Amino acid sequence: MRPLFIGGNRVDTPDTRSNINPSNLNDVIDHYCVADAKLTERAIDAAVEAFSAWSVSDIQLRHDVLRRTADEIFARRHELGNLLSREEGKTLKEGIAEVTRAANIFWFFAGEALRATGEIVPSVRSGATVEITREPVGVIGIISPWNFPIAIPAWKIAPALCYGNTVVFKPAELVPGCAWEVADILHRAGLPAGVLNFVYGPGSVVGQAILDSPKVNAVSFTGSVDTGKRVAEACARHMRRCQLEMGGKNPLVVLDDADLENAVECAIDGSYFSTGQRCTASSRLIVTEGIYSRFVEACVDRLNGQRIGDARDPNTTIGPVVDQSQLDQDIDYIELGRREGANLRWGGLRLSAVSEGFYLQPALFIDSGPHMRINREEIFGPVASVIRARNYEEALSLANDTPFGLTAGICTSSFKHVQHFKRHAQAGMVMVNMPTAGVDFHVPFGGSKGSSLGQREQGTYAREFFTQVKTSYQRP
Ligand code: UN1
Repeated sequence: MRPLFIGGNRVDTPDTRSNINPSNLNDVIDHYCVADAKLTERAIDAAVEAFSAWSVSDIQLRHDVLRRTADEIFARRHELGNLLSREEGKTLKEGIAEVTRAANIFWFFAGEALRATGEIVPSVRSGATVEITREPVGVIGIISPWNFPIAIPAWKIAPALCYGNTVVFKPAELVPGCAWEVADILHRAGLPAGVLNFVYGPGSVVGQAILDSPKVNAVSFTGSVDTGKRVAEACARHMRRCQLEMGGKNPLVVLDDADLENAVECAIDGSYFSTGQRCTASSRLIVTEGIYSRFVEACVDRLNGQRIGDARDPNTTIGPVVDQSQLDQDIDYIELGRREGANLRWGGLRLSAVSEGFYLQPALFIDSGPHMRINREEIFGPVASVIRARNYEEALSLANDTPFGLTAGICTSSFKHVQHFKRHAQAGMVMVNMPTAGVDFHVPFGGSKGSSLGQREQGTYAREFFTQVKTSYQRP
């Protein structure tokens, strides 16, 4: 049984929830203590108390804690990658890669702790100088999703701590395992009591208690649009900052002059790897006429070669869907796509024979229309649809015809179209001849339009959200 962490103490609760392996429902990974509103308030109080010392702590201490955390995560990447695949269902290779990414993020912010800078500038008033510094924001509520059980906690927690904030961390209900390990590692790495508090539990209770507390100074959230709106409303009521990363309906444009093999690789990776459960997944494949049938046939070929199975089986290329309700949603959308008149060219079947897990064949729709709901709403599963475009101009306008704006990809060998697309794609991240999903850990991450709100995550840009600026005027 795994406890909560509140004020540096391990806290047991009578109420627990079990962590189930989506590849095999008989496999119970562990039991996790569940917080209620009272315990969440205690965690917030602990974070408030810890803030006075941590906010002015030595950068050497912050650096050491973050570096030791990174070192341990990296050293245990196979074990933690295994846990990640077991609790979330992405393949072992993806699981280990995600853990490595989390280690890299902690290393990056261990370095950033040492690179804090300010500015001294002349004043327009005689004899005075102006100093511009950055200070921590306070207590940060961190609410993370299930699809990146360690990387997203890492890229929210590491900068929060690096810049001197304290944290109340609520991981996703479905994947407490890796999140718990991060909290445990941070404590053993020397993080002072109360600087990070781990409160596992339902969003409606623990998440709500974080949102309702006037003592929380900022909230960083990744998850659905609906929940994101609730977070934003609660933050507006308290006049505090929030950072929201929500959905995507990301286009991958494939032009006639694309390298076919690479375009297909980008489509298969972007649409189906991690079981399509990435907000950066390419769910709309917008393909021009001259390459359309060759592209579809080559995708089908690649789909025939996929092995859907237990996430930790080394032969598996696509693991299970994360849980029953996500599986139901995926299947409902596949049904809906058919009713809307799209042509289900490959897959889409529930695979019950493999083992007791949430297995679903990836689905490829072709001849789909831009106004179909399968092309407008985020499905968050291994479902992609091909939309035909006459030319680049039409492809671009289809790509932008969405309320979302997280990533947008293009496969082409035309320099002119690449340059134009980078400028005119309405998305926070543009990928050229690369999959729309899978991003670096040291550069800003975030979207435009309905996908994101607030400052960017990751890289040096993370400090915009996790610090506040102070301007001091001084005469000798
Ligand atoms: C990636 O594509 O590597 O929840 C990262 C998500 C995103 C992260 C995607 N916030 O899917």
